[in-house]
Amino acid sequence: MSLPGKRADMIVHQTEPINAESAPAPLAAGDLTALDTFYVRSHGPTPSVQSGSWRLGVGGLVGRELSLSLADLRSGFPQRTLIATLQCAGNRRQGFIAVREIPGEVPWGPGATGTARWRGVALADVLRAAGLHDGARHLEFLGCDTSPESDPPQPFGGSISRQKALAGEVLLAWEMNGEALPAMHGAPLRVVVPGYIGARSVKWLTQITAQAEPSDNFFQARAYRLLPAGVDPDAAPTGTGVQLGSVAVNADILDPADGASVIAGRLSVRGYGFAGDDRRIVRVDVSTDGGAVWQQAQLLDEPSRWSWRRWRADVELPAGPAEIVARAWDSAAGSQPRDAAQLWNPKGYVNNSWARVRLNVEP
Ligand SMILES: Nc1nc2c(c(=O)[nH]1)N[C@H]1C(S)=C(S)[C@@H](COP(=O)(O)O)O[C@H]1N2
Ligand SMILES: [Mo]
Repeated sequence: MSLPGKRADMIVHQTEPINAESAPAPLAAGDLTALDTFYVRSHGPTPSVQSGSWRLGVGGLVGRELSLSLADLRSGFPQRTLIATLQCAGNRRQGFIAVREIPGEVPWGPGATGTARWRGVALADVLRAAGLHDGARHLEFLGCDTSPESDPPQPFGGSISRQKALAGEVLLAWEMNGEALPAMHGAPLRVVVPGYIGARSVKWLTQITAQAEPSDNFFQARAYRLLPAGVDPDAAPTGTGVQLGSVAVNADILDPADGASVIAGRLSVRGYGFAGDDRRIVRVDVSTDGGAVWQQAQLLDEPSRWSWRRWRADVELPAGPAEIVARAWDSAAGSQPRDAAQLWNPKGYVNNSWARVRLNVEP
């Protein structure tokens, strides 16, 4: 199975809707993730949007409702460019599924994340033009795709707080790595909410609504919530569990890939760490003995304060079966729990347990 515009080695979990993650090696190759490598996470079919007739509506608790064409956005507001990492809250879910099954959810490995240079306008500038009322505490985004996951089917949506929306880093973007936003990534316009779970970066954006409460859209009120382990997600009352926003500190190993065969001796290990909002990755520890002894990885420079941080370490491995584990620390002194089993939750979000790759080391 291969997808138009994507590398043949993408790991395609589904084609309808499109759910595909980057293979580890090309994801590890650079700070920026190439368009043909970037993961795709969609909850419904890719809508075909005519960018000429497309308009963005801004309404709700605002002084002035807006209806903006792409040309209005490009000429009416300062254009901004920003490097930011997107990471699905379901990234690394595979580690949970190994503990206990999670029916109906995509079994993502380490590749439901990517980093791009986005260009567009600041959401804050558009909201200033509309004039937010004091009571507007949340900004809801709606796409024009229809997801059969909700009953009845509804467009994908979600919201962020007023504070985050006005912070300046949230973009309404039409360009990704210097090219027009590809259809499967949300053309003609998407939201990019740096430091938040990918689900808040609504693709195929058509409506922004200023409101008093968080969005009651299925993907905010019912999905993308951290539920206690014993809860049945379909039966739980709306609003159960923790609404996800800012990304928890996380890391994974991309090279060598889990299950690879390598030659005994010195081995170079590469991976990424990522922490949401204003937290940065400040240390990454690597161990070849299950965490009894740690060595510190070499951190590469981040391309921006909103991006992941890549790292590398050299380890020595004798022949035989081996396991390499890694954990990152963020600037709030937070780190990662050891086991996925302790974090298992019914929808399989936020697996930020230690990164683990099992290797077959040949003499
Ligand atoms: N309209 C719409 N926006 C969406 C989604 C979607 O299904 N529909 N998926 C969200 C999720 S869960 C993630 S992780 C990111 C993925 O963005 P990408 O496909 O460009 O990588 O888009 C978000 N925005
Ligand atoms: Mo996601």
